[in-house]
Amino acid sequence: MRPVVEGGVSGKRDRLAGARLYGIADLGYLEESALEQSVAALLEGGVDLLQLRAKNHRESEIRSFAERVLPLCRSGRVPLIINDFSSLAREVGADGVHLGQDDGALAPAREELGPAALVGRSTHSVLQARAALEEGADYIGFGPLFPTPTKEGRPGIGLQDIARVECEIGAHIPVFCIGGIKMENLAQVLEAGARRVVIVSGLLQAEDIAARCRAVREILEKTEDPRGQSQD
Ligand code: 3NM
Repeated sequence: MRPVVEGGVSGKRDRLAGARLYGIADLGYLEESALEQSVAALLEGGVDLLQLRAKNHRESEIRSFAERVLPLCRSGRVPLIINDFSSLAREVGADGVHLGQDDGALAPAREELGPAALVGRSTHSVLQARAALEEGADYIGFGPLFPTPTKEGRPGIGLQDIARVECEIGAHIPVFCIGGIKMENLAQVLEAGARRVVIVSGLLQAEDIAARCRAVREILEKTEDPRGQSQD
């Protein structure tokens, strides 16, 4: 199949390699009418990657959200990742797709999107993190570290495995810790060995989203990334 995603953000693999803060435009937290404004604030605040996540919305609605968000991501040169729907990612020309544990194998998504696309996987244990690497994920989410209303019904996995996953898997692909991360516990998460994070409600529920992103970045940047800006 023709990889139409080739035309996405140039240098997206470098963007991924250097990424520290991954933001999600989650329609569970955003008013649909505020989508562009919130995404612009996330981009202005310095997220390195942006995911569009809209559980409980029809695919046609998600397509229209993606079409609204894509030009903002393009002009900010931030890769746009679509949650769950690889065909939709291909159709709108997004930069990749993010799949959960129950969303099937990564190979069909890779086939559909082409080799340049970023394909991510949610993982909830060391075993799943290893499996995602084996399966060819470009990056993983690892969590939820803490119980979170954004991912209801999942227990927190705690901080004890972060250093192991960061060392074992993070040597090959970026590992983004996720789930219940806030300004208040970010230092603790970084001390446990995290280098990169996804924060959803902790950014979207801030009164000033861009300022919150900048504050998070400041904390992240105080923690040196041992692999620097490029893993290639
Ligand atoms: N995925 P918040 S945790 C979308 O563990 C998502 O795979 C998770 O949101 C996983 O920052 C999560 O509001 C929710 O806790 C993250």
